[in-house]
Amino acid sequence: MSSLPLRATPDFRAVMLAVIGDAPPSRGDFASDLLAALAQRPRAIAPKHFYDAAGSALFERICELPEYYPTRTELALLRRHAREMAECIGADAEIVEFGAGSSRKVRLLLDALRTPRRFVPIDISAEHLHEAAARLRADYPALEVLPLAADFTRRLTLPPAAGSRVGFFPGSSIGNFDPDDALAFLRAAAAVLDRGLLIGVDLVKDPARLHAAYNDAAGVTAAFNLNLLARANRELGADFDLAAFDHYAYYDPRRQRIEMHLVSRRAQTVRLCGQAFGFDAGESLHTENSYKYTVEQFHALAREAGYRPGAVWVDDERLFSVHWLAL
Ligand code: AVI
Repeated sequence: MSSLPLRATPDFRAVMLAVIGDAPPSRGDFASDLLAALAQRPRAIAPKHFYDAAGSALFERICELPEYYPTRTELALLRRHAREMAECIGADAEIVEFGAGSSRKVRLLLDALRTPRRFVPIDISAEHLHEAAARLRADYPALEVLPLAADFTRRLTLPPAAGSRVGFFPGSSIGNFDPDDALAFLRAAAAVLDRGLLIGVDLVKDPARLHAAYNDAAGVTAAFNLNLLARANRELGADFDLAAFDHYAYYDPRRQRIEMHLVSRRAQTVRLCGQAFGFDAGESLHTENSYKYTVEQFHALAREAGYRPGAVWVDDERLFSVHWLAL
């Protein structure tokens, strides 16, 4: 990890998964984070604010895009190696999924596991989470499903475990943390898990492939990025003109990350919560980082967080990896 820069956002620094609660982030969190983002230079906001109901639905569409290889590559790895993964996880496990979304991937694991005791999906988007939990209950009537609508990047409470607790963190969402926040998250997760963590991690690769994945021809990623402004208009009564901002995403090979921005097309003033914020032409609001790792870099990070890296599954094109990190 030493080759990656360490830059923490204050929002993610408080990562702790020790305590209790079912509290999704409120409208107030979004308002205060956006106000703070607009007041600072350079302007930046945590990517968790993408995921209102509309943003979650757009993200589901991203996962189906031909250019967005991570989802289908990880699904193929899970399909192909579910038995080996289940072997690592062991019998009588409680699976805690961080950022569960549609809970599509965990089904492949649940099908391969011996007597899973309970599934605890955690997601910031309450509506989406509860719908997915209802579908899981219908399809797995013997499984206890306990959804928690919560922001796992903040302090969070887990109920007493129903079995040996194992984490599941697919989709390379770990890449949306800056490296020191990723380390803090992995440590905090280790403190509440018993056997280990199964985690998906996007790999360093040809920048052109990465560029295409975050600049799809159909414009879905652009709509996902711009939905942050649409959300501010809907929920906070802001007056962002969506046509006056461009989606801008590029890969920085030195930092090994995609950066996503909303760039102002012209000089303009935006109103939010009774305050006015000026944008120069070309000025950006930085909305997301998506870090890419080599297997070795990720193993080093996991070791630093207190795990023993075990099996790692990688596709033939070396696009994506799934790691078993034992405790
Ligand atoms: C959720 N996360 C892992 C996605 C990523 O690839 O960083 C979010 C995303 N942003 C644009 N496209 C997808």
